[in-house]
Amino acid sequence: MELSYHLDRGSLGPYSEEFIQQLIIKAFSEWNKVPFSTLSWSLGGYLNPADSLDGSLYYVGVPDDGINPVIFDSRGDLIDLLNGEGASDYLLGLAIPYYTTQGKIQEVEIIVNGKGLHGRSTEAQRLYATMLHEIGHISGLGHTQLLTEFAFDSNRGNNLFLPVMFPVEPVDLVSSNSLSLDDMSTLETLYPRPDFHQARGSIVGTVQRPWGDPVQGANVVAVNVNEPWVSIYATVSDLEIDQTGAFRFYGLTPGVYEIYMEPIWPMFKGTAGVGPFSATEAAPSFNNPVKKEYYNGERESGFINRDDPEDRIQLVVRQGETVTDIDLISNEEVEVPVREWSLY
Ligand SMILES: [Ca+2]
Ligand SMILES: [Ca+2]
Ligand SMILES: [Ca+2]
Ligand SMILES: [Zn+2]
Repeated sequence: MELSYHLDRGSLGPYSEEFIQQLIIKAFSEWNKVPFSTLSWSLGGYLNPADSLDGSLYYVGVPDDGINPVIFDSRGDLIDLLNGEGASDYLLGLAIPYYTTQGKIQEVEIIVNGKGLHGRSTEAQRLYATMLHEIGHISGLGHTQLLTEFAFDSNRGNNLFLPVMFPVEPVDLVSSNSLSLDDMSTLETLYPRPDFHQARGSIVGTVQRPWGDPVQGANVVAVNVNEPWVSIYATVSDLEIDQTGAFRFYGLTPGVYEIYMEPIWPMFKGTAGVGPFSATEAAPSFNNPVKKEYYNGERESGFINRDDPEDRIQLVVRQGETVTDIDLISNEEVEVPVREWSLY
Protein backbone atom coordinates (compact mmCIF):
# COMPACT_ATOMS: atom_id res chain seq x y z
CA MET A 1 0.00 0.00 0.00
CA GLU A 2 1.51 3.29 -1.19
CA LEU A 3 0.79 6.55 0.61
CA SER A 4 2.42 9.93 0.24
CA TYR A 5 2.97 12.92 2.48
CA HIS A 6 3.68 16.57 1.72
CA LEU A 7 6.23 18.48 3.78
CA ASP A 8 5.90 22.04 4.94
CA ARG A 9 8.63 24.58 4.18
CA GLY A 10 10.54 26.96 6.33
CA SER A 11 12.37 26.55 9.58
CA LEU A 12 10.86 25.29 12.82
CA GLY A 13 12.07 27.09 15.91
CA PRO A 14 15.86 26.85 15.91
CA TYR A 15 15.89 24.15 13.23
CA SER A 16 16.58 24.92 9.61
CA GLU A 17 14.21 23.82 6.87
CA GLU A 18 16.66 21.20 5.68
CA PHE A 19 17.20 19.78 9.18
CA ILE A 20 13.54 19.43 10.04
CA GLN A 21 12.61 18.03 6.64
CA GLN A 22 15.40 15.44 6.75
CA LEU A 23 14.43 14.46 10.31
CA ILE A 24 10.87 13.79 9.18
CA ILE A 25 11.97 11.90 6.05
CA LYS A 26 14.16 9.69 8.25
CA ALA A 27 11.22 8.93 10.55
CA PHE A 28 8.98 7.91 7.62
CA SER A 29 11.75 5.75 6.15
CA GLU A 30 12.13 3.95 9.50
CA TRP A 31 8.51 2.79 9.30
CA ASN A 32 9.02 1.84 5.64
CA LYS A 33 11.73 -0.61 6.71
CA VAL A 34 9.39 -2.79 8.78
CA PRO A 35 10.03 -6.17 7.16
CA PHE A 36 6.59 -7.73 6.65
CA SER A 37 4.50 -4.59 6.12
CA THR A 38 3.28 -3.50 2.69
CA LEU A 39 2.73 0.09 3.80
CA SER A 40 5.11 2.48 2.10
CA TRP A 41 5.20 6.24 2.68
CA SER A 42 6.83 8.45 0.08
CA LEU A 43 7.48 12.16 -0.15
CA GLY A 44 4.80 13.43 -2.51
CA GLY A 45 5.92 17.05 -2.59
CA TYR A 46 6.02 20.24 -0.59
CA LEU A 47 3.35 22.53 0.71
CA ASN A 48 3.17 26.08 -0.51
CA PRO A 49 4.73 28.24 2.14
CA ALA A 50 2.37 27.86 5.05
CA ASP A 51 4.25 29.69 7.75
CA SER A 52 1.16 31.41 9.01
CA LEU A 53 -2.05 30.20 10.55
CA ASP A 54 -4.01 31.06 7.40
CA GLY A 55 -1.47 29.27 5.23
CA SER A 56 -1.74 26.12 7.37
CA LEU A 57 -5.50 26.19 7.40
CA TYR A 58 -5.44 25.90 3.64
CA TYR A 59 -4.41 22.24 4.16
CA VAL A 60 -6.08 21.37 7.45
CA GLY A 61 -9.45 19.65 7.47
CA VAL A 62 -9.48 19.31 3.68
CA PRO A 63 -9.73 15.54 3.33
CA ASP A 64 -10.40 15.39 -0.39
CA ASP A 65 -7.41 17.24 -1.81
CA GLY A 66 -5.15 14.18 -1.97
CA ILE A 67 -2.53 15.82 0.23
CA ASN A 68 -1.43 14.38 3.57
CA PRO A 69 0.32 17.42 5.00
CA VAL A 70 3.06 17.58 7.62
CA ILE A 71 2.73 21.12 8.93
CA PHE A 72 5.39 23.06 10.86
CA ASP A 73 3.41 25.02 13.43
CA SER A 74 6.13 27.49 14.38
CA ARG A 75 4.25 29.27 17.13
CA GLY A 76 1.85 26.52 18.18
CA ASP A 77 -1.13 28.56 16.93
CA LEU A 78 -2.63 25.73 14.93
CA ILE A 79 -2.32 23.22 17.78
CA ASP A 80 -4.04 25.69 20.10
CA LEU A 81 -6.77 26.24 17.55
CA LEU A 82 -7.39 22.51 17.09
CA ASN A 83 -6.87 21.23 20.63
CA GLY A 84 -7.72 24.23 22.76
CA GLU A 85 -5.79 27.22 24.05
CA GLY A 86 -2.67 26.11 25.88
CA ALA A 87 -2.39 22.75 24.10
CA SER A 88 0.80 23.98 22.44
CA ASP A 89 2.43 24.15 25.88
CA TYR A 90 2.44 20.36 26.26
CA LEU A 91 1.87 18.78 22.81
CA LEU A 92 5.00 18.24 20.74
CA GLY A 93 2.97 17.08 17.81
CA LEU A 94 -0.47 16.04 16.73
CA ALA A 95 -1.74 13.46 14.25
CA ILE A 96 -5.21 13.83 12.79
CA PRO A 97 -6.86 11.14 10.68
CA TYR A 98 -9.99 11.72 8.63
CA TYR A 99 -12.17 8.71 7.96
CA THR A 100 -14.57 7.95 5.15
CA THR A 101 -18.11 6.97 6.06
CA GLN A 102 -16.94 3.36 5.61
CA GLY A 103 -14.38 3.90 8.37
CA LYS A 104 -11.32 3.90 6.11
CA ILE A 105 -8.60 6.47 6.54
CA GLN A 106 -9.13 9.13 3.89
CA GLU A 107 -6.53 11.70 4.79
CA VAL A 108 -4.04 12.24 7.57
CA GLU A 109 -2.31 15.31 8.89
CA ILE A 110 0.67 15.76 11.16
CA ILE A 111 1.27 19.03 12.94
CA VAL A 112 4.70 19.59 14.49
CA ASN A 113 4.82 22.15 17.28
CA GLY A 114 7.71 24.61 17.06
CA LYS A 115 6.73 26.65 20.11
CA GLY A 116 9.25 26.48 22.91
CA LEU A 117 11.89 24.60 20.91
CA HIS A 118 15.36 25.69 22.04
CA GLY A 119 17.68 23.43 20.05
CA ARG A 120 19.67 22.26 23.05
CA SER A 121 20.65 18.89 24.45
CA THR A 122 18.44 15.96 23.47
CA GLU A 123 15.65 18.02 21.93
CA ALA A 124 16.22 16.84 18.35
CA GLN A 125 15.93 13.26 19.60
CA ARG A 126 12.63 14.13 21.31
CA LEU A 127 11.39 15.65 18.09
CA TYR A 128 12.44 12.57 16.15
CA ALA A 129 10.73 10.26 18.66
CA THR A 130 7.60 12.42 18.38
CA MET A 131 7.63 12.07 14.61
CA LEU A 132 8.00 8.29 14.82
CA HIS A 133 5.00 8.25 17.17
CA GLU A 134 2.80 10.49 15.01
CA ILE A 135 3.63 8.53 11.85
CA GLY A 136 2.56 5.41 13.75
CA HIS A 137 -0.79 7.09 14.43
CA ILE A 138 -1.38 8.19 10.83
CA SER A 139 -0.55 4.63 9.78
CA GLY A 140 -3.43 3.43 11.96
CA LEU A 141 -1.64 2.40 15.16
CA GLY A 142 -2.95 3.15 18.63
CA HIS A 143 -1.07 3.32 21.91
CA THR A 144 0.47 0.53 23.95
CA GLN A 145 1.36 0.49 27.65
CA LEU A 146 4.12 -2.10 27.36
CA LEU A 147 6.95 -1.70 29.88
CA THR A 148 5.29 1.28 31.59
CA GLU A 149 7.56 0.79 34.60
CA PHE A 150 10.58 1.78 32.49
CA ALA A 151 9.04 5.17 31.70
CA PHE A 152 8.61 6.15 35.34
CA ASP A 153 11.65 4.73 37.10
CA SER A 154 14.92 6.60 37.61
CA ASN A 155 16.83 4.62 34.98
CA ARG A 156 17.16 6.44 31.66
CA GLY A 157 18.90 3.56 29.97
CA ASN A 158 15.95 1.19 29.94
CA ASN A 159 13.74 3.72 28.12
CA LEU A 160 15.23 2.42 24.88
CA PHE A 161 13.07 -0.70 25.28
CA LEU A 162 9.83 1.31 25.29
CA PRO A 163 7.69 1.05 22.18
CA VAL A 164 7.41 4.15 20.02
CA MET A 165 3.63 3.93 20.51
CA PHE A 166 3.94 4.37 24.30
CA PRO A 167 1.29 7.04 25.08
CA VAL A 168 3.31 9.68 26.95
CA GLU A 169 6.86 10.94 27.25
CA PRO A 170 8.90 9.23 29.98
CA VAL A 171 9.47 11.36 33.11
CA ASP A 172 13.09 12.03 32.13
CA LEU A 173 11.99 13.00 28.58
CA VAL A 174 14.17 10.33 27.01
CA SER A 175 11.96 8.52 24.50
CA SER A 176 12.79 5.47 22.49
CA ASN A 177 14.22 6.35 19.09
CA SER A 178 13.67 3.06 17.33
CA LEU A 179 10.71 0.84 16.58
CA SER A 180 10.13 -2.06 18.96
CA LEU A 181 9.03 -5.50 17.81
CA ASP A 182 5.58 -4.61 19.14
CA ASP A 183 5.43 -1.47 16.99
CA MET A 184 6.51 -3.48 13.97
CA SER A 185 4.18 -6.44 14.44
CA THR A 186 1.21 -4.10 14.92
CA LEU A 187 1.96 -2.42 11.59
CA GLU A 188 2.54 -5.79 9.92
CA THR A 189 -0.80 -7.04 11.22
CA LEU A 190 -2.55 -4.03 9.63
CA TYR A 191 -0.69 -4.27 6.29
CA PRO A 192 0.55 -7.86 6.08
CA ARG A 193 2.82 -8.98 3.32
CA PRO A 194 1.65 -12.36 1.93
CA ASP A 195 4.51 -14.20 3.67
CA PHE A 196 3.99 -12.49 7.06
CA HIS A 197 2.11 -15.27 8.86
CA GLN A 198 4.46 -17.96 7.53
CA ALA A 199 7.49 -16.11 8.83
CA ARG A 200 6.21 -15.46 12.34
CA GLY A 201 3.98 -17.15 14.92
CA SER A 202 0.61 -16.36 16.48
CA ILE A 203 -1.26 -16.79 19.76
CA VAL A 204 -5.02 -16.30 20.00
CA GLY A 205 -7.47 -16.56 22.87
CA THR A 206 -10.03 -14.69 24.95
CA VAL A 207 -10.45 -12.89 28.25
CA GLN A 208 -13.64 -13.70 30.12
CA ARG A 209 -15.38 -13.15 33.41
CA PRO A 210 -15.89 -16.24 35.60
CA TRP A 211 -19.53 -16.35 34.51
CA GLY A 212 -18.59 -16.31 30.83
CA ASP A 213 -19.08 -12.67 29.84
CA PRO A 214 -16.36 -11.24 27.60
CA VAL A 215 -13.89 -8.76 29.11
CA GLN A 216 -13.47 -5.67 26.97
CA GLY A 217 -10.30 -3.65 27.24
CA ALA A 218 -7.97 -5.77 29.36
CA ASN A 219 -4.32 -5.44 28.38
CA VAL A 220 -2.92 -8.79 27.28
CA VAL A 221 0.84 -9.30 27.05
CA ALA A 222 2.85 -12.02 25.32
CA VAL A 223 6.43 -12.18 26.50
CA ASN A 224 9.23 -14.31 25.08
CA VAL A 225 10.90 -15.68 28.22
CA ASN A 226 14.37 -15.50 26.68
CA GLU A 227 14.07 -11.92 25.38
CA PRO A 228 11.58 -10.40 27.85
CA TRP A 229 12.35 -6.73 27.10
CA VAL A 230 12.69 -7.16 23.34
CA SER A 231 10.21 -9.82 22.18
CA ILE A 232 7.28 -8.51 24.18
CA TYR A 233 3.93 -7.68 22.64
CA ALA A 234 0.67 -6.24 23.90
CA THR A 235 -2.87 -6.12 22.65
CA VAL A 236 -6.27 -5.31 24.15
CA SER A 237 -9.06 -7.83 24.62
CA ASP A 238 -12.10 -7.46 22.34
CA LEU A 239 -10.13 -5.11 20.08
CA GLU A 240 -12.61 -5.77 17.25
CA ILE A 241 -15.42 -4.61 19.56
CA ASP A 242 -17.48 -7.74 18.86
CA GLN A 243 -18.28 -8.83 22.44
CA THR A 244 -16.09 -11.93 22.28
CA GLY A 245 -13.25 -10.79 24.54
CA ALA A 246 -10.89 -12.13 21.86
CA PHE A 247 -7.22 -11.22 21.61
CA ARG A 248 -4.84 -12.02 18.78
CA PHE A 249 -1.08 -11.81 18.62
CA TYR A 250 0.36 -12.02 15.13
CA GLY A 251 3.95 -11.46 14.10
CA LEU A 252 5.56 -13.07 17.15
CA THR A 253 9.16 -14.11 16.81
CA PRO A 254 9.24 -17.90 17.29
CA GLY A 255 10.16 -18.93 20.83
CA VAL A 256 8.82 -19.76 24.29
CA TYR A 257 6.17 -17.38 25.59
CA GLU A 258 4.21 -16.58 28.71
CA ILE A 259 0.89 -14.71 28.58
CA TYR A 260 -0.53 -12.42 31.20
CA MET A 261 -3.31 -9.89 31.47
CA GLU A 262 -3.36 -6.68 33.44
CA PRO A 263 -5.61 -3.63 33.69
CA ILE A 264 -5.11 -0.62 31.44
CA TRP A 265 -3.41 1.83 33.80
CA PRO A 266 -5.84 4.62 34.79
CA MET A 267 -3.50 7.35 33.48
CA PHE A 268 -3.96 6.02 29.94
CA LYS A 269 -7.33 7.46 29.07
CA GLY A 270 -8.64 10.00 26.59
CA THR A 271 -5.96 11.23 24.18
CA ALA A 272 -3.42 9.02 26.00
CA GLY A 273 -5.82 6.07 25.86
CA VAL A 274 -4.72 2.49 25.23
CA GLY A 275 -7.19 0.51 23.14
CA PRO A 276 -10.80 1.32 22.17
CA PHE A 277 -12.21 1.03 25.70
CA SER A 278 -10.24 3.80 27.42
CA ALA A 279 -11.91 7.01 26.24
CA THR A 280 -13.02 8.13 29.69
CA GLU A 281 -12.62 6.90 33.27
CA ALA A 282 -16.07 5.32 32.98
CA ALA A 283 -15.09 3.31 29.86
CA PRO A 284 -15.03 -0.52 29.99
CA SER A 285 -11.26 -0.77 30.57
CA PHE A 286 -11.69 0.97 33.93
CA ASN A 287 -15.00 -0.60 34.95
CA ASN A 288 -14.28 -3.66 37.12
CA PRO A 289 -10.77 -3.92 35.66
CA VAL A 290 -8.99 -7.27 35.66
CA LYS A 291 -6.08 -7.87 38.02
CA LYS A 292 -2.71 -8.93 36.72
CA GLU A 293 -2.44 -12.69 36.34
CA TYR A 294 -0.70 -15.19 34.11
CA TYR A 295 -2.28 -17.81 31.91
CA ASN A 296 -1.80 -21.14 33.64
CA GLY A 297 -3.39 -23.60 31.23
CA GLU A 298 -5.54 -26.31 32.80
CA ARG A 299 -5.28 -24.57 36.16
CA GLU A 300 -6.83 -21.33 34.81
CA SER A 301 -10.04 -20.47 36.65
CA GLY A 302 -12.08 -17.51 37.86
CA PHE A 303 -11.68 -18.32 41.57
CA ILE A 304 -9.52 -15.93 43.58
CA ASN A 305 -8.56 -18.61 46.05
CA ARG A 306 -7.73 -21.28 43.51
CA ASP A 307 -5.87 -19.46 40.70
CA ASP A 308 -2.51 -18.14 41.88
CA PRO A 309 -1.89 -15.01 39.75
CA GLU A 310 1.82 -15.88 39.40
CA ASP A 311 1.22 -19.47 38.31
CA ARG A 312 1.94 -19.81 34.57
CA ILE A 313 2.62 -22.20 31.76
CA GLN A 314 4.96 -21.69 28.82
CA LEU A 315 3.75 -21.82 25.24
CA VAL A 316 5.96 -22.83 22.35
CA VAL A 317 5.36 -20.58 19.35
CA ARG A 318 6.65 -22.01 16.08
CA GLN A 319 7.17 -20.29 12.77
CA GLY A 320 3.99 -20.26 10.69
CA GLU A 321 1.89 -21.78 13.49
CA THR A 322 -0.89 -20.47 15.72
CA VAL A 323 -1.35 -21.40 19.37
CA THR A 324 -5.10 -21.32 20.01
CA ASP A 325 -7.60 -21.46 22.90
CA ILE A 326 -5.57 -19.38 25.34
CA ASP A 327 -8.53 -18.41 27.47
CA LEU A 328 -7.88 -16.22 30.48
CA ILE A 329 -10.52 -15.99 33.20
CA SER A 330 -10.52 -12.99 35.48
CA ASN A 331 -10.25 -14.00 39.16
CA GLU A 332 -13.40 -12.64 40.74
CA GLU A 333 -15.24 -15.43 42.54
CA VAL A 334 -14.53 -17.14 45.82
CA GLU A 335 -14.94 -20.87 45.79
CA VAL A 336 -17.25 -22.24 48.43
CA PRO A 337 -15.88 -25.58 49.59
CA VAL A 338 -18.17 -28.50 48.82
CA ARG A 339 -18.89 -30.30 52.07
CA GLU A 340 -18.81 -34.03 52.18
CA TRP A 341 -21.88 -35.00 54.13
CA SER A 342 -21.65 -38.06 56.19
CA LEU A 343 -24.42 -40.48 55.64
CA TYR A 344 -26.10 -42.01 58.63
CA1 LIG B 1 13.46 4.50 32.65
CA1 LIG C 1 -4.32 -17.60 35.88
CA1 LIG D 1 -7.82 -16.66 36.31
ZN1 LIG E 1 -0.18 9.25 20.59
